[in-house]
Amino acid sequence: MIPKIDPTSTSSWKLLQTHYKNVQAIHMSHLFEEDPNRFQRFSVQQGHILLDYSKNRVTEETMSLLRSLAEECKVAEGIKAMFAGEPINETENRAVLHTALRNRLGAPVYAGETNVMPAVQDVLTQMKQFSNRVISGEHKGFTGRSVETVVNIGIGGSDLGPHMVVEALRHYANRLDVRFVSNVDATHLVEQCKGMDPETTLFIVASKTFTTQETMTNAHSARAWLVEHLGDEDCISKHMVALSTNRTAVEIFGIDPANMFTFWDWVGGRYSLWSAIGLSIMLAVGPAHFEALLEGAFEEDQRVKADGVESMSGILALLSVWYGNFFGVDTHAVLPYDQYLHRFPAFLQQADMESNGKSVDRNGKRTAYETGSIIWGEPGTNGQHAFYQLIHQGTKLIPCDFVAFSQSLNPVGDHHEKLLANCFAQGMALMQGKDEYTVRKELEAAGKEGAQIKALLPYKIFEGNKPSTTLLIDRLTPHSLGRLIAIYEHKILIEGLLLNVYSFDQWGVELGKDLAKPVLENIQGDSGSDALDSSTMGLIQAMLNFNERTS
Ligand code: G6Q
Repeated sequence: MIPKIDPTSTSSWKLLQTHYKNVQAIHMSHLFEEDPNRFQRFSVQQGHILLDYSKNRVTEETMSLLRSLAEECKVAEGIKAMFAGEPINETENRAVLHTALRNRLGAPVYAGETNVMPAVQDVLTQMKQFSNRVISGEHKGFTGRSVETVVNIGIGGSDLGPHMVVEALRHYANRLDVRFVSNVDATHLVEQCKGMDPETTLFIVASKTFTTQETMTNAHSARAWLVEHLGDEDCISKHMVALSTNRTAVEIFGIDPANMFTFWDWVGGRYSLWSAIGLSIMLAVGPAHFEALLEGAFEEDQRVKADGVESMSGILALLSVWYGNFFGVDTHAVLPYDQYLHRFPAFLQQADMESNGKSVDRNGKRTAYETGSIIWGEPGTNGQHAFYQLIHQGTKLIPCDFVAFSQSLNPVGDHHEKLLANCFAQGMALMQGKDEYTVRKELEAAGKEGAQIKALLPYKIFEGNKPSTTLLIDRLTPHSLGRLIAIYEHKILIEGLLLNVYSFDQWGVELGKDLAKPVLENIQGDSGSDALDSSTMGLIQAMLNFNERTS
């Protein structure tokens, strides 16, 4: 079991509150002036990844108090409990063992009495054999043709992770065209499936429960499309496979369990890309690259196990608690300076917000402090021309994580130097800002005078002192991507441990799902339920009226 310590009850928390008052007004540019070794002091390099957190509003004392907080909250015990397969997801009575999926040494890992490793290896072997047959063209469709297009039908954790990785590893992609359908809006299915040939299409139905409304609706429509075009129910066995923990539901749907790739309840949806849910990744880039992804994550797992809050994940988690609870920060931007990582913010949004977006602590009490932050972002440099204005000059403090690679996978001219120059310059601008004296000099140099300068001055000043952290990686490879994802996964774990919340359940997604049922019944005219509020009934009625008028 993991400790259940209210962080605000610790002496470190109280010390941090006092410390905050002492440091809140300090400008980071002074910290850099005072300490020529600030970068060395506040950065870590491990292998091919550098984490520079020197442009954060922290001093040595801040970090040491945050570390003490982690000690008082017994974070190390929590980390140990997760790796050991204890049922740390207590509200669902489950172990949290996505790390076993990338346990490359194969040492036994127990969930309860069971060593999960043999089953993990078996499914991995099954995935490799199947992927090799599809990629080589040996696996034939119903009419004897090889697969050209793969469509992953899944949502949430059964979509965001694999989709993000497939996009991130496009450089390593093989001949298969791998697509993703998640939304129950038929437009998604229709648009994603445009131009597809049913004879050469393989659908992957990815659903841990195999009951999710969106996924099952899309899967039924996909099956109908296959049967309509291929003219025989038997085509399903060649054109549909299932990734699930629910064998019975897979069979009832009509997919032969021989075409099912299983996983287990100790794999959380948003941590499942390493499991059978990663089949679309393996098909897109091949087994060797998929295994390199696992290896990268495994490498990071070892570091987190050994270093705890001293790991990169630990540092990111400590900073997040510092800003969220002492500076009153609500949102955190994740800004990858690499087009391949364009789905990374969306992936992290779920991973982090679904995990730590909780308001009841591990003792069943409402938290009297802030928990998970709002995660958002877009790839650089696009964001610079959109929302960075607010980060630089708005009223909100928004810590930013920049993720960049030293080498480009597409070295064309000086694009990459420009990309990195923008990334580094943003961090510098956010930190330094531009003071009144400098703005005045610039305006004078531009030929402006007295009243003009006075009028323009306030708009051109940048306060600076805006925090950012940079993760610089040598090159985007499956291995480095695996490490990057694991760094953030463990950041979420450590932050959740510090904040005394259960990071691995997600009860907050249930209510909307439950209420969709009576609302659907009303839309379909099956029930005159008066359980719905007048606004919802009004919306349903208006929708029906619009449809009547246009039909
Ligand atoms: C993730 C969540 C959630 C889940 C989806 C899809 O941690 O549990 O996003 O992944 O609701 O669920 P299924 O895989 O069961 O369809």
